[in-house]
Amino acid sequence: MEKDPSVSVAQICRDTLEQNWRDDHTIPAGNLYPHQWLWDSAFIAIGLRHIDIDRAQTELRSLLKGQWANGMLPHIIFAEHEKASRDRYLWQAWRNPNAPEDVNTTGMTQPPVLAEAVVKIGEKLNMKDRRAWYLDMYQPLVDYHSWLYRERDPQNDGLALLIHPWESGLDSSPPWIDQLHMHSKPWWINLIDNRLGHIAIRALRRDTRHVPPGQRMNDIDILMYMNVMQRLKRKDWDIERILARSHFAVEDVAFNSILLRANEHLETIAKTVGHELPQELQDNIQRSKGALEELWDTGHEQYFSRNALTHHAIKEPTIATLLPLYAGTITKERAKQLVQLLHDKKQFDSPYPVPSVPFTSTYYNHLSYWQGPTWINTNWLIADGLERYGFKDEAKRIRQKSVELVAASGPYEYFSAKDGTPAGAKNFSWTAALVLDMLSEHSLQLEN
Ligand code: 2M8
Repeated sequence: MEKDPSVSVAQICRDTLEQNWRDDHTIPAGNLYPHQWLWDSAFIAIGLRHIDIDRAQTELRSLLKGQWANGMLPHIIFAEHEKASRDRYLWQAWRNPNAPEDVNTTGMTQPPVLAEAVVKIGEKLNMKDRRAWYLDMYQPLVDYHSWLYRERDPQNDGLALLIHPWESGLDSSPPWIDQLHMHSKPWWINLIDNRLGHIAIRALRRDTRHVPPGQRMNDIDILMYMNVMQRLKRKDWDIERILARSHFAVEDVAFNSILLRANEHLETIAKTVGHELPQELQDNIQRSKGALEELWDTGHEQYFSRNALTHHAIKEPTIATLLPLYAGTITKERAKQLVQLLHDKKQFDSPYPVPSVPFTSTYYNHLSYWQGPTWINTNWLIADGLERYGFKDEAKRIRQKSVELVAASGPYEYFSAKDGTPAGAKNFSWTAALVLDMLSEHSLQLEN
C-alpha cells in the first residue's frame, strides 16, 4: 500500500503538542516560550479538539485562572517553576489590585481568539454537552469582551486600543516599530546603540540563545519594548494612569478584526445557552460592526492601523490589512479589493503565502520575525475569512501550502514566504495544532 504522507505530518504535529503539554495547558515551544500565552492556547485548542476534546477544554479552562477581577485575560500566565521567577518579577502584575492572587500573569492582553476556540470545540460536542461547555465559558467571555470595550475603547469609537505591541501578537510588525520610534524612544537609547551596548543587551536576552538573532527582533527595538513595559508597570498597569499621558496607543487592524469575529461567536454562545448579553455590551458590539471602515485608506486601497490618540493612520502595509476578511463585517466589494492584494506578486502573492509584510515593504526580510515570514496562525485566520466570503480556491491554496511547509520541515514557528526555509522555534505548538485542524477539516492532499 502506498504511504500517505499526510499521516506522518499529522503524527509529527501530535507529537509536538504532546511534548509541549504541561499539566493543564500547552506551552508554545520548549526553551523559548516556557509559559502559557493567551492566543496561543486558543489556536492550540482548535487543533487539540481533533485529538482529545477534554484536553482542548482543559487548555481553555486553564486560561481562566489568569483572568483579572476587571475581566482582562492576560497575555501570559507565568510558569511557577524557579526558572520563571525572573519573568514573574519583571512584570509584577501584583501591583494592580485586579490581578489574581494565586497565579502570576502579565498586565496586558492579546488578540481575543478565545471565543473562536470555544465555538470550534462546541461544534464537536452534542447539544447537551455543547450547552454545558458554553455555559462554563459564557460569563468569563462576557467579562473579557466587556473589559475590552470599557477600558480599551475610551472614545467609544468601536475600536479597541492597545498599549503595547505585545498585545497585538504581531510583535515587531512595522506599524508598531514606527510608533515606537516616533513616540517612545528614550534619550539614552542612542547612547547605548554601539558595539558594547549591543553586547550588553545580547547578554541579557534569552531568546537569541535559542534562535539565530537575525530571526528575532533587533537589540535596540527589544530594549525599547522592555522600556515601554517598564513604564506601564510603573503605572501599576492602571489604564487610566497609562492613557493619561501616553502617546503610544494604537487601534490595531488585526486585533480589532479578531475582536469583531469573537463578538459574533459570543452572540452564538449566548443564543445557545439562552442568555441575553448585557445591554452595554450589545450596544458596543453593534457600534463596532462598521468601525473597520474608519481604518480603510482610499488611495492606498488597504486598511491601516492608526494612532489611537491622534487618529493618524500608520501607513505601513502589513498582513493586518487582510484580517478584515476574517472579521466578516466588511462588504464583498472590500473583500474583493483585499483578494487583489493577495494575488499581487509585488504584495502578498508568493510561493508560500501569506508573508507577514508585503514584498514592497521597506521592512521586508524573508526570515525576520513578523517582518516577512509566513505564519500559520495568520494563514488560518485569512483562509477562514476567504472561505466565508466565497473565495474557496484562495483559501484552499493557503491551507495547502501551509501543510506543505510543515510536511517539508516540521512545525516551525514561521517560514520564508519565498522558499519555505523554516525559522524561529522548532516544534511550535500553534503551527502543529492549526495544521492538524487544516488536515482534519479540509481534506487536503499532499502532493508526492
Ligand atoms: C511572540 O511574542 C512573545 C511576547 O509575547 C515573545 O516574543 O517573546 C509572538 O509571536 C506572540 O504572538 C506569541 O503569542 C508568543 C508566543 O508564541 O511569541
